[in-house]
Amino acid sequence: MTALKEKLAAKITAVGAEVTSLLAEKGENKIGDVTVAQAYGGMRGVKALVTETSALDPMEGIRFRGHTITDLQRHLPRAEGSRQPRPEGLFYLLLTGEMPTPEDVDAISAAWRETERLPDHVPAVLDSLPIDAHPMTQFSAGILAMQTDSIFARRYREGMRKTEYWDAMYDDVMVLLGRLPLLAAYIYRRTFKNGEHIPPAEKGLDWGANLAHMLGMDHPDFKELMRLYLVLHADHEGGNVSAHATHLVGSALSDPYLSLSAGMNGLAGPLHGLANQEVMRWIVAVKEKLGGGVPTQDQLIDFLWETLNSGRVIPGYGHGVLRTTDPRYMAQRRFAQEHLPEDENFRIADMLFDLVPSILKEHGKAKNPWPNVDAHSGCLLVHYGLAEYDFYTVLFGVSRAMGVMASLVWDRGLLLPLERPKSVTTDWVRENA
Ligand code: CMX
Repeated sequence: MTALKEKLAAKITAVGAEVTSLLAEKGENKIGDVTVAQAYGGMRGVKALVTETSALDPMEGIRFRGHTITDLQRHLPRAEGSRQPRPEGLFYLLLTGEMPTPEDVDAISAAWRETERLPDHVPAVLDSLPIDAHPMTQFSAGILAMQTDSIFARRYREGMRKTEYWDAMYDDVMVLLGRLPLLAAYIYRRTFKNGEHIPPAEKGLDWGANLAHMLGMDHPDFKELMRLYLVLHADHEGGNVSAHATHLVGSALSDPYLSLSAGMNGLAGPLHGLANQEVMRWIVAVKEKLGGGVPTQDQLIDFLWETLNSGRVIPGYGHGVLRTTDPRYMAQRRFAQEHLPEDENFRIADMLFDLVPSILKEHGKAKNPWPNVDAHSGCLLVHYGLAEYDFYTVLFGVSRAMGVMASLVWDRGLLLPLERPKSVTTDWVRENA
């Protein structure tokens, strides 16, 4: 058993005992009520899930196991010469609740790099899809295709005990996370670079930098961006579509491949992770319409109203929980200010940051007029040459996998049961509410 698994085993036992006593003591206490508006309205604000890895405050933003993004940038171990945290370290934190040492992070990195090999049939599955299949469709299909290797599915068939579920989940998750950058890079190079694939770098290069390398992006600043990007998108508590879908499907004891593929299908929706590609598409459409360059404020305002008046949303703005500017947006903005202050798309993104909130307030619909994580990532990626917008959500997915997979290990560790809320009909609401 690895040191990480041993630590996790002890923690799962301790937290499991605490949950048992909490249930005995407070099991009948209420933590909220559900209104008719919430039942029809996407369950906003209904407290009905327990997720250990992160918590989202509407006014402060995300905390990963209690730590803000700035904390992570200060305290998570870094790669040599890097100023950004290593994503592998965030996975350790999400999984254990403890800040890792550099040695802890090296151990995860080495374990993941050890598993970076796609089973032979996975490239064949991907290559059988049309070249214009959306990269998220390919990503989800690729994850699903790897399910043939699931340790959890095999051990379940062999009759493992419930108390062993988390152990088998953990084993699957460590293989899956090691393979995801390879899968993502395969999809990118297949779709956009004539299938000219780049093998992983020598062992020792960290997870984020190795992903950058396999994409064909060896600029040191892009490697820094990948580390930051993979940290920022990793987790956003349990109720967002990708996290909730992964958790829901996992509750049927579907293995991590089946569960993550489901979560990624949710991430691929334009109201969720796909918004990052839509933001860049929107900016490029403005530039094309106006003949290139940075538009004037008035031109941007006209374009924003044109979008809203045609019934579309302004991508990258608004949020189901947040009621302030997303700190993940601000972290990317700081990166842009430092590395690409004169970049044309960054200047447009910054102009939008000035303009959109007041326009959305005047429009009067969005409860949160401020930018979310997706409003910024595109201009950073384009700056370094990754201009194929349809690929962006795959990068989001590689990162999000860390959070939802850490949660899934905990779901099985705490023996959370099948998720099966009660639904009602409109007739029932009319007669009973
Ligand atoms: N532009 C225009 N209208 C918006 C809007 C935006 N950016 N954000 C919300 N609205 C509208 C909604 O469409 C809704 O309109 P209707 O009443 O006509 O249905 C109304 O304002 C109320 O919505 P809300 O309660 O403020 O927002 P929701 O919790 O329902 O939805 C979200 C949240 C993110 C889907 C929404 O703000 C949105 O569509 N934003 C644009 C897409 C986007 O950036 N998504 C990425 C979110 C982050 C992520 O998950 O990656």
